[in-house]
Amino acid sequence: MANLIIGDIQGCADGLFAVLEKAGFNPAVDKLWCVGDLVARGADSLLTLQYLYDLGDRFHTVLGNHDLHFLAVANGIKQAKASDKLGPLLRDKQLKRYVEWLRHMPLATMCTPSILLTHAGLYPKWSVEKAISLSGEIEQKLQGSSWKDLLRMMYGSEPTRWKDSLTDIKRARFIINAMTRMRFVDMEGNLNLSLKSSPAAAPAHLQPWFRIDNPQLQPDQRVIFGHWAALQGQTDSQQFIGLDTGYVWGNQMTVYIVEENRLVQANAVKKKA
Ligand SMILES: [Mn+2]
Repeated sequence: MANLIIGDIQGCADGLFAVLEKAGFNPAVDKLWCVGDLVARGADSLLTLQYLYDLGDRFHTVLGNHDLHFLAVANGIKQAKASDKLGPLLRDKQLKRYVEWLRHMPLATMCTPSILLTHAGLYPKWSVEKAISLSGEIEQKLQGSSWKDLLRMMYGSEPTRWKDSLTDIKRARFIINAMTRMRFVDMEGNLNLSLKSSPAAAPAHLQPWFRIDNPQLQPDQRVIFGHWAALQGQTDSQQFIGLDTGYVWGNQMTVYIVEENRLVQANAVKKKA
């Protein structure tokens, strides 16, 4: 049995199938984990969810910003953008089944006792254990009776900085933003949620979250994440593994095989002009 962790699929079912075949994924014995953003932007979000749903307990995922946005769109809280290509999924007769399934997924989970999965990463002022506990707060809301209120109020980039004393929607929004949208953080711990560039192109006062010292992160703990296509997986650290390599933008779909400590990639098929 192996644990395979796949980067952002974003509705690219062809890339999903290609990389799983290359990695030798056997759903009868192996487990597939995803760092979120299962849907949106790619050509086939519906087929992607059909396949992953049918894996049953062989599949685990954390939620990405596109997954949460999809839940909001499916509930009429936000309008779908044509570029998200969610039409066939939103019109599918099993839509409700996929919505119910996804709203029971966490923002952070442990793939092994030492590997944390979250879509965007680990906020530098949190331990792994704290991230799991804060994810639990959001899971409770998303699975509870007022879950649509959470989807309605999660949008926005404030507050930018964590305080343990945050409550209600400010607390929930920060947790969601840190776990699903974070890339750069400043020296005071403020999230910058607008810059999407590579670290090299960023102004000096902004650092990738994984370059900010986190004294609570233990040397044997690792964080595996997605979300940041411009990073192309380059963290320069064994402790942080970035799996979003931008298949949806014409680059690669990446799988990390935990037991072999090895990456497997499939190239996007270049479309003829
Ligand atoms: Mn994302």
